[in-house]
Amino acid sequence: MSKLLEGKTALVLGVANKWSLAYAIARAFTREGARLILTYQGERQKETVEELAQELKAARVLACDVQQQQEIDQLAHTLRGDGGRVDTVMHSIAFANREDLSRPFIETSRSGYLLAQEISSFSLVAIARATSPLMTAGGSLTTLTYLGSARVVPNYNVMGVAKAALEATVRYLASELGPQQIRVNAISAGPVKTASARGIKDFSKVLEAVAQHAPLRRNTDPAEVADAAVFLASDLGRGLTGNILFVDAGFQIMGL
Ligand code: NAD
Ligand code: IMJ
Repeated sequence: MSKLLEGKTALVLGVANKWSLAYAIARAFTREGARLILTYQGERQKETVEELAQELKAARVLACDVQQQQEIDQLAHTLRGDGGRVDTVMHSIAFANREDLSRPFIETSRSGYLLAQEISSFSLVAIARATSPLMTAGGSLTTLTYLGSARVVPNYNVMGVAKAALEATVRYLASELGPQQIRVNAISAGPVKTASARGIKDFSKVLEAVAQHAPLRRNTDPAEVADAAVFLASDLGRGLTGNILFVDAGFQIMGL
């Protein structure tokens, strides 16, 4: 069978380690023949991401801390020099202060609220602004969200508010970039034990509850999220924009 992303250049932001959803996505993108470009968050992650990039046969590894506008500008500049065209961007980035994911939501500080919004939601705007001019043959941007945007999930707190903003951001970007044939979508993934889930109070209970109640009676596998990302990045996804695609073993349809 022909590969779904042959001839496409894919930029993947958010690989931190081999448990990252972005790593599973990057693997699937490589499997489907994409030319892969990875970014890392800071010097601390550089070595790990470079090792993973080698394994994935990535063409380039570039720095991009989304809190640093110069790094986003530099990323766009480097990509422009590097042949220019980008076809698909995967945004797999979120952060909130740990204490804001355990204390009562009402105690969220002003700075903690703004930090979660900046990294987890505004960054999609900044990345779209920097990369959409490079999508000269049309393209797609995909981000990752979670059900806590629309429903109250214990401890998700300020991240739930940031994901609600992220999902609205997907719709506004989809509306503006559509005329350039750039599609913008989100995948709402079920809970997966990544670094962003480790140490979260009662996370194993969340996994158990999903496996008990989801229609498919199991948890979400990162490879399933990755295959949905391939679909959205490929021409098979050409009719979808502004969508939130649930890859969660069906959990979100349940009322009880
Ligand atoms: P992860 O910790 O592997 O990935 C989070 C990434 O965000 C890391 O690579 C980290 O470096 C990056 N990041 C944080 N601050 C950054 C900054 N300032 N600049 C650049 N990068 C920054 O965990 P993950 O679970 O793979 O999370 C990826 C995405 O998936 C997140 O948006 C998360 O909200 C979403 N998601 C996760 C789950 C889950 O259960 N794990 C479920 C649904 C959605
Ligand atoms: C995170 C916190 C609370 C409940 C949670 C999660 N549930 C799930 C997650 C039920 C599934 C994972 N998730 C969807 C996230 O988006 C995680 C984001 C996150 C995680 C951390 C942990 C470490 C830290 N800051 C973080 N910021 C964002 O210091």
